[in-house]
Amino acid sequence: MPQQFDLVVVANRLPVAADQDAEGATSWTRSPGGLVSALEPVLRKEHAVWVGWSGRPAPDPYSTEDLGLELEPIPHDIGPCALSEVELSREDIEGFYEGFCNSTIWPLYHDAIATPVYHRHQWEPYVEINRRFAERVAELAQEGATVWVHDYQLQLVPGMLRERRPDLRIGFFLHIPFPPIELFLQLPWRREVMQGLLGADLVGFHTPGGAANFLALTRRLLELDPDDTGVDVVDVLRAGDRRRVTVGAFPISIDTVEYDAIARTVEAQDAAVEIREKLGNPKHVLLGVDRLDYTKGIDVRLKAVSELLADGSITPGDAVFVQIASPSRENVEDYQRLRDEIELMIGRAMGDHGDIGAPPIQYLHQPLSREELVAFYVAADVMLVTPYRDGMNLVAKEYVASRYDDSGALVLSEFAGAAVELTDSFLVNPYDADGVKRAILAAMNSDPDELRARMRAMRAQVFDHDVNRWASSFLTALDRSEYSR
Ligand code: GDG
Repeated sequence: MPQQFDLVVVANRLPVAADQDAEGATSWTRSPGGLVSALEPVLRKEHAVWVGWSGRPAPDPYSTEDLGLELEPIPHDIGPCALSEVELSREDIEGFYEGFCNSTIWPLYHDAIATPVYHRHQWEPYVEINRRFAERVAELAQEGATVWVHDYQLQLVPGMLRERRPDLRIGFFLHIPFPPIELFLQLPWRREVMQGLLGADLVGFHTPGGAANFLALTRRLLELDPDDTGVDVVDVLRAGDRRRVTVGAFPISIDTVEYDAIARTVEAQDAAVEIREKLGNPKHVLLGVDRLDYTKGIDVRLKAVSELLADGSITPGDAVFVQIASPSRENVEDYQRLRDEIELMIGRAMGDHGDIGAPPIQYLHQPLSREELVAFYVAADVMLVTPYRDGMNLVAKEYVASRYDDSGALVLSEFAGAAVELTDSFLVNPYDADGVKRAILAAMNSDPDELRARMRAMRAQVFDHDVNRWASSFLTALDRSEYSR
């Protein structure tokens, strides 16, 4: 019998990542993401384990070439708590991760900006991998333990886990938007997904809108009778017991104090000065920071900046737009196409409007360290966050947290979860090209006192609602959720 734990965090990725070099030697890095820092205090306090994938492909059990190969174990002392790796072979990654997760669920839940594909041969690995995760958790969880399942890759885990371990208290949090009913209903496996999610005691979303979409679906699809805070379900396995599933909004956030502290360091400030100098000390530095993803609306701001350059509202030398796009999901076709489109747009705008020595757009397709990123936040006068749809968007909050002197302006899409909280940004509809252009000009040219007042209000919000508050409010709600044992 393996060692058992009181708290089990389950996410597609472990908080550490494996990198394999050409000879197959593995090196490990800790992933510095917000989720890890939010959970770190709880993970240290409780007897906890994190279940997830390491990012390296496991040998394929059916391939003669891989026969007898085994993965090197994860070093013991590297994570914030015990780690349990769920192995995924190349074939699993293709069908489950690149397939069903990122070619079906991701586009469908983001308002079908890219067309979701519905392939039966990708649904099967989704079920199979979710089962693999659920089985692992069932082995590792102590009697009555708390289990926190994360995100769209693992929506079936709560239901599968409840079947195996009805004694557990199970929370599920979705990091991406939950779509309107009409979109969700396209999914051929809509019932299975809903039943998977309803295996949890608490289902959390970023926004009240996501929670409302989910509750409305329980009525429409499953003929249940939800109220504003949850829904009663009948547990077939437990002789028709009624069980309450609590549903609510838990807007995720960042380690605000840490971003503020990095921004205040001499290193960050020197680096910011250097960035501005290298850009030719323009009056306005505009910035975008995203994974290179079609949901993020990188094209929206490129179009706006190009048109503003074309009509002379902004001039090279006076304003520079820097787009940092970190590489993402490079094996998925829609992402390959997107990269070509974005780079074509940038090339065109540079060719049409650039001047020797004064390029109006700078583009980095490379991952940066967190410190380098903060230096860009400090250097930027206007932050452009224009997703077509986004669960939350942490970049918007990170920018605000880094503006320790209350200067700077945020242009933010109404369709990012962050818009619910950051109401003092310059809110835009990313589909309204003229509106986006007007908002950028307003952000560049507003009275500094007005900008400071807006930034102060946004900073108060992100300091008050940081990632620790997010994690503890979810875990407290889970602890209080009704359950039958
Ligand atoms: C999903 C949801 C939700 C980006 N480039 C670099 C880098 N980043 C960091 C940012 C930020 C994170 O990655 C991106 O977070 P976002 O929230 O903006 O977006 P997703 O990756 O799509 O995240 C989203 C989130 O989950 C949490 O629930 O907010 O809606 O889609 O922290 O700073 N970090 C470094 N170098 C880079 O080049 N170090």
